[in-house]
Amino acid sequence: MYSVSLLKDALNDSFTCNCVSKLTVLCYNWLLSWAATNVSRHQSQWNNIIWRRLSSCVLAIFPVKVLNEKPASEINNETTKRFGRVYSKQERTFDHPYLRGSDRLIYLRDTELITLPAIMPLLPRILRLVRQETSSIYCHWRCLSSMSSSAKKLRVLVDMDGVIADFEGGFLKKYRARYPNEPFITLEDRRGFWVSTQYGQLRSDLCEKAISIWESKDFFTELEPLPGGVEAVKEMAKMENTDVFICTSPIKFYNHCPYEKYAWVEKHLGPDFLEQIILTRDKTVVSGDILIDDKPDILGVEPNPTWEHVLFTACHNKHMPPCPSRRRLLSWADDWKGILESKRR
Ligand code: BVP
Ligand code: MG
Repeated sequence: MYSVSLLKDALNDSFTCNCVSKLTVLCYNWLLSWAATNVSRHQSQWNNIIWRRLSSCVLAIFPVKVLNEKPASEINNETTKRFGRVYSKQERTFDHPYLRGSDRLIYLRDTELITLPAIMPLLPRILRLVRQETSSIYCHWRCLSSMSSSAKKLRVLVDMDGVIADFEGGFLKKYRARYPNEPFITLEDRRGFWVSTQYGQLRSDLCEKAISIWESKDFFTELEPLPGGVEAVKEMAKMENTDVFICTSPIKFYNHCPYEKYAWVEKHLGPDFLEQIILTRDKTVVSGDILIDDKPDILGVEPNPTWEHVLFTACHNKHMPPCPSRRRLLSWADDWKGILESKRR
């Protein structure tokens, strides 16, 4: 904790006031300034957690109780009499969530106002406790923010084939190598999502030949990354408040594909990204804010997926007429950051 001296100043200041509440508020302010320096977001969570935790810490040292419900006039005579001395010294306005508006008093449960000499020996203990509290508050906050802020974090689902892995290019290369004498479809002439369908239309037996390519061992592992995709996904994953998942459909012939998709991710995005893989044949049941995918129609059992489908331009969909209700990402050189930012608002 860098700023124990700040706390000391606060404590010194509090001595001049000779006032427990002042000390409390100053500790609180000190913690807030520490939090503001160390944590840019979730300030309100900080406020709540710090105050709750710190007040219990201070209350443990000083048996104080905050009267913040009743207006002064409603405090009964006995209380006023009993704590009148404190009350007269405590008339002030507090400006934090738990004391705001209660410009009345903090009184000592056990009648005695803690005086300067009484506070002095407690100083090391206060510092130690506040320091402990600060770090435990921080752990607590990290834990809470990872749970409750998942609602606030942007969840981006990134498709693999045709978005970060060059399925079409890899297919054409291997198809031509294996069937050098068969007709083929250039990437320029590709239409429709299903490669096998278009090859079947070219000649019926070519459908099976096309399928044999991506059902072969090493097809998926050897796909080249599409330009900028890996870099963009890595950068996205480092962005604050952003969770990135690779959301990809394996082929039903499962001998190689699922394993190879994992291997591809590990090779190009790193082993940590293995945690982020979602293999599913139905992306509509996956929740997220954005799905960046080259498939024009993403259907499944959920009629209203949570994500916005951003169509990633690929050879097979680039000729499709523009659809005003659907955004496109023309490539990874396009403004993907702008799209993400638009979803945070
Ligand atoms: O595993 C890939 C290839 C396969 O569909 C999956 C697409 O996954 P996403 O990119 O949508 O996650 N695939 C299969 C066929 C034909 C099968 Br018969 C095809 O023509 N194109 C294609 O991509
Ligand atoms: Mg795809």
